[in-house]
Amino acid sequence: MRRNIRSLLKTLLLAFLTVICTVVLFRLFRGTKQIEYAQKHNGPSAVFTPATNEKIDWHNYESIQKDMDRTGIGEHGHPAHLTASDSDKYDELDRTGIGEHGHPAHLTASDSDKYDELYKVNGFNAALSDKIALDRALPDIRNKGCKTKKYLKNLPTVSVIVPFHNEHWTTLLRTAHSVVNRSPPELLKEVILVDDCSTKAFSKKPLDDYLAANLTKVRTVHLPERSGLIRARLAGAHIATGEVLIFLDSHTEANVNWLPPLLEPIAQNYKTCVCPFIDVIQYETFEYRAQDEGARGAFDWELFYKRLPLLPEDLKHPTEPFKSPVMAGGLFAISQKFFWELGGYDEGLDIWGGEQYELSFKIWMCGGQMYDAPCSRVGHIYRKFAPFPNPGKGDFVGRNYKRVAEVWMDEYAEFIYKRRPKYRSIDPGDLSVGLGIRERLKCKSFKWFMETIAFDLPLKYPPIEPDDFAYGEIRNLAAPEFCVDTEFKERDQEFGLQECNKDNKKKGEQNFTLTWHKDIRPHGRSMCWDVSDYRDKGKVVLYPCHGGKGNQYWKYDIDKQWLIHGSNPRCLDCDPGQKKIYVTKCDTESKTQRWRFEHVDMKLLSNWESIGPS
Ligand SMILES: *[C@@H]1O[C@H](CO)[C@@H](O)[C@H](O)[C@H]1NC(C)=O
Ligand SMILES: *[C@@H]1O[C@H](CO)[C@@H](O)[C@H](O)[C@H]1NC(C)=O
Ligand SMILES: [Mn+2]
Repeated sequence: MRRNIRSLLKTLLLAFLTVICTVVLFRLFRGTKQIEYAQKHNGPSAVFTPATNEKIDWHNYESIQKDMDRTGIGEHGHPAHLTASDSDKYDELDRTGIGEHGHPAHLTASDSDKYDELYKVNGFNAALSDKIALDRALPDIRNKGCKTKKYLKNLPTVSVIVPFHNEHWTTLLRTAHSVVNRSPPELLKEVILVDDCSTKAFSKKPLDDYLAANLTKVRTVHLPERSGLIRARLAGAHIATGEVLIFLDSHTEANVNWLPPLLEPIAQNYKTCVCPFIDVIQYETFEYRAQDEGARGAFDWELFYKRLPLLPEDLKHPTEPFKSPVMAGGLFAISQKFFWELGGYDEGLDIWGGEQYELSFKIWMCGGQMYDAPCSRVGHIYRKFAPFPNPGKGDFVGRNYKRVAEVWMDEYAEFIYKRRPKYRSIDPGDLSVGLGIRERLKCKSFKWFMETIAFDLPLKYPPIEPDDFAYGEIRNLAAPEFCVDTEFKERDQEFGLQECNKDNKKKGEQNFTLTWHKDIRPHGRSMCWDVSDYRDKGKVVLYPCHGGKGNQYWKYDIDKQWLIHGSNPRCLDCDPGQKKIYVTKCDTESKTQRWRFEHVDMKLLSNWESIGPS
């Protein structure tokens, strides 16, 4: 009996040990990354909960007043220029005094050399940046309602993470100064500049010294080898101690009261990611302006970032955060807790590209939500060109996209491979970590994401492109020797009639497509017929296609043989004597308003309403 018990115990113990070993081995083998994530990061692990629902006005009026009183070049986001006649003034107003350059009273040959040289390595007017104060004032271009909006008195603390590689000295420091100056000190725990192995001399000791002396909340981490944007962000996040992580680009400027609108939605639900509005700092003049009044982030099926219009309910509340399907990428706030629950970024993503989709998809699909906050605005320099060579080998962006598609996009991945057949043969590497997260968090399907969150995306960016409605020459019935001819003209140029190519073998540009976007384009070009002239006989010009109807909306009425423009419909008409075309009131009696489109897809035309933009 006793022996039996002993042997039973032995068996149980053995079984128990086997289970333990298997679990340990399994985790070591498959779940290393997840365990590392859980241990590596420094942030608090508890969910932030506000102790009170009280709301307060977070504006710092003293600092706002100080900003209002500032004068000088580039102040208040006014456009600035480097010109000889201005240079006396530059000298006088120059407050930066950083770096080794002495400013000449007039633009000398060496000054304009410096302009060229700095432009070349930065892709923006860095010489001008050096003349603008690091703590310049910005215009408050928020919606009026933001100025009186109150936010929770209890908000989580923040670590701002700014990865950079060879960022220009003054644009980097302006980023840091703007964050420190425009954040409530009790909320801003730290700013971490992650130096992704920059080669510019000031990125090392001079930067560290400057921060130690002038910006004690800001510190740098110098990565020992070039890691790329994605791993640099992760490196910053791993050492951050704030409750919320905010990622910024290294050439940005935070605007007035930018922080509370980003933090409140996270305080209310930690599984929330919030993006600020991204304003434009013009690369040549450093002028600060809005890019628009907000849009929802999206993508097309080559994974180019796109934007969708706000929904009617969003428009009703212009100061409230609205849901956005995907983030633009560089600027966002997320709680440490949620970020690491999601596994951070996929560490298999190289350098840059696709990470904004990876994070956005998993935020939505794994129980979170993403908002854009109109009352939080951050300016960003959109470079004129990309100055740095990519450190990656081969098509690293394609490989990143394939990883995202394979882990998150389910059957929709096929739409991408249809357009980019090369992706089919790319080896995406080990996907087990991402797939493990999907399983562990019981994330929803991509179909759910498309139908619930990005429900209006397929209308604008159909996964399967519809065929075009019509193509070929467009011949006038009153003057059948004439066809519309855009003559290879460019943006904003008017065009009219020419003798038809077919009749006299001339080489005009007369092959047009009425696309499923409901615009008309000359064959092989992304230029569209555009009418913004609302007078009678409004002129028709070429303009880059925007696929968004409006001034570029055209419809072919095959019965009346009308080419109808716009939602307030007018008809294409012509003056054959002058070879001119224009739009005017439709008239069933007019023969000059009748056009023959060479090839028409009758079936598609009869389904007009259900295809493309409505
Ligand atoms: C601190 O800032 C001042 C003013 O911009 C500058 O002159 C000084 O060099 C900075 N200190 C260091 C150690 O860089
Ligand atoms: C005219 O355009 C259509 C549609 O883009 C194209 O299929 C066709 O080959 C073009 N014809 C000529 C003669 O270029
Ligand atoms: Mn950028």
